[in-house]
Amino acid sequence: MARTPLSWEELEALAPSEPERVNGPTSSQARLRLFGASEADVRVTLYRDNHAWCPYCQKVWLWLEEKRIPYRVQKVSMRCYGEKESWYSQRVPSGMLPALELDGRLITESDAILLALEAAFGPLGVSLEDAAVKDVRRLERRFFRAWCHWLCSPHATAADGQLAQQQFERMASAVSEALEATEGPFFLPVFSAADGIFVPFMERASASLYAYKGYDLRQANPAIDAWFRALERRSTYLGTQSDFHTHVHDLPPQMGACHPSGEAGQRLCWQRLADGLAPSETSLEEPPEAAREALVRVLKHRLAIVQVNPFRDDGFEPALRCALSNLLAPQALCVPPAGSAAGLRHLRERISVPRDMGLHAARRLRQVLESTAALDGDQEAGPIPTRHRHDQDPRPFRNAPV
Ligand SMILES: N[C@@H](CCC(=O)N[C@@H](CS)C(=O)NCC(=O)O)C(=O)O
Repeated sequence: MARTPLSWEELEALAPSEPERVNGPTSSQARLRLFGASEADVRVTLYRDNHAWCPYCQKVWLWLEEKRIPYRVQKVSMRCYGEKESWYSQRVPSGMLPALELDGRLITESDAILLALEAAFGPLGVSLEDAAVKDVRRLERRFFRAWCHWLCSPHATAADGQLAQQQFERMASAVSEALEATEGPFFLPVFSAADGIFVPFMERASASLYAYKGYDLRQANPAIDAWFRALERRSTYLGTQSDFHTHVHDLPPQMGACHPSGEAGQRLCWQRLADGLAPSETSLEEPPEAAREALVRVLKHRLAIVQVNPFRDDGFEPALRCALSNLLAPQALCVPPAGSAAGLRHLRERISVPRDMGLHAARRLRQVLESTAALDGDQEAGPIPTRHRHDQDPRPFRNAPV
């Protein structure tokens, strides 16, 4: 027999408390990081984008986490999804992110920020000024350009597209050779700033080329896969790591455009990603707490989640409780109200990693939103915008109860 959805109070009673953010593992939700130090020791404030979509912010964020430097976080909107906060424009007239305050001095440009951090706190593994790190940095820029060219240029003919793919594949081989040249999985004999520099765009290339070109970066390049696997053993990286779905839909407005190749292999990968099956996005198994992590994160923002859903008048609120009931007890099926499928799918498409929760929790939540929606029908929520992401305005989410 079909079950009725649990009430919000019943769901709250089943939710664990949120993890410790100040001294615990790396988390996108943290506003203050102390690593066991006292608040008086904080010399750094990182200004980073609210949704953790900005690659340059990720580079600085990871560096601070790896070095365990006490810091505060101030989250700022990117123009593609929100209005730039006036207090930030007054401090940084260009509005660009990241920015960092060190002992009261404001620094912009991620490279300059890392150099200033290194001067104040010492290098991460190997100095940014070291010739070997500079070589890796040059390689990263060439990799970045080859990726942009393949992904973001329209390529008038199939031959142009193939050429861009070959250029990228040559760069991926050069990256593999650099990784294979050292013992161990990293660019240098120890984990270092060189790896941190490569993280943001390697992660974005892996996600976007899978979905838009049907190209599996990790499968095609075992040394790159080994590098990712080694990163996935670091809690610092896991806290900043995004997933394929998030990048595939946050990149178009940031890059101008991402062009699908339209070939059969690409369409298959796109569909697999939509179905939640993209094995190359992580080497890790789902941890046992994934479902409850998803629950606690939805509970925190439930008022705003309902308020911003364009299908909220179509039974979305009880449908959401239904999905959460199914998340906790999949064997006792809760059927959502008739007409609620689009609202559930709208939410499914807007879970952002790591902004909202970790990769496995997000996978689990997307799955249950889809399986619950499917009990109602096949009504879709409509396409995700590609020129902007104003549907992701952070303001309604800013006043969630602590
Ligand atoms: N060269 C800069 C690039 C920073 C950059 O392009 N930031 C983008 C976000 S990824 C930005 O803040 N754009 C303004 C906006 O989106 O509001 C750096 O390395 O810090």
